[in-house]
Amino acid sequence: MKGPDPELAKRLPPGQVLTAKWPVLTYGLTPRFDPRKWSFRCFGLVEQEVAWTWEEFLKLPRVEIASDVHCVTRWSKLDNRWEGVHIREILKHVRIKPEATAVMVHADPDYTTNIALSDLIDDDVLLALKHNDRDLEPDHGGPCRLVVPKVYFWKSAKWVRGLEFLDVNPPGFWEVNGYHMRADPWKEERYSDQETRAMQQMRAEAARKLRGR
Ligand SMILES: Nc1nc2c(c(=O)[nH]1)N[C@H]1C(S)=C(S)[C@@H](COP(=O)(O)O)O[C@H]1N2
Ligand SMILES: [Mo]
Repeated sequence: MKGPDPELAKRLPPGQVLTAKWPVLTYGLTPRFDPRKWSFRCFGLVEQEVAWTWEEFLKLPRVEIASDVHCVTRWSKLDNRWEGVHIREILKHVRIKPEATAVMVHADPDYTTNIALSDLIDDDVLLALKHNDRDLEPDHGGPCRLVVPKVYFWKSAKWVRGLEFLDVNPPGFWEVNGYHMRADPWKEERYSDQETRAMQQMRAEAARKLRGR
């Protein structure tokens, strides 16, 4: 019998299991796509709001990026080939104000997720229209989803419709419901009570230092 492939094992964050399938995880129903009503908007702390219609969005230059997906429900799916518009391509058209440090990602139907600006603007982040050469299926976020491989997959908003630039980092939908603000799978940043524990430790540490003086 063959043991686990060590090269694959290196790509699997702690507590994750490999799957070849692609589970659908949606809170609520898959929204219906209407190309006449669809738009993608950048707003908030920007010099000027920018919006693309579906027709305009399709004319943006595309890239192809391969990445691994890690879901907080413990499945990981390796070697996904995404085609879409790179985040830096989008941001070429947006003058972000210097005080912006975080982004609220807005998606249909009423889904949000928060991310640090520095986590969003990265080489492997795109607005994906295709997966493994096929148009993104509606259940997986078609026609367009965000893909941010370095954090758990709930931050890769399906049916993404906008980016709101902010100088604070308020929690999005799952983050309000106890999930982690950063969500690094390599650190197993799954739930926000981990952050609370870290903060308590920091406070206790500070108190000890003060007493020791
Ligand atoms: N708009 C929207 N995006 C979403 C979700 C959702 O419910 N609505 N679920 C998130 C969660 S929890 C996960 S794990 C992934 C699942 O993506 P998939 O269904 O393509 O596997 O999408 C994320 N993006
Ligand atoms: Mo998820």
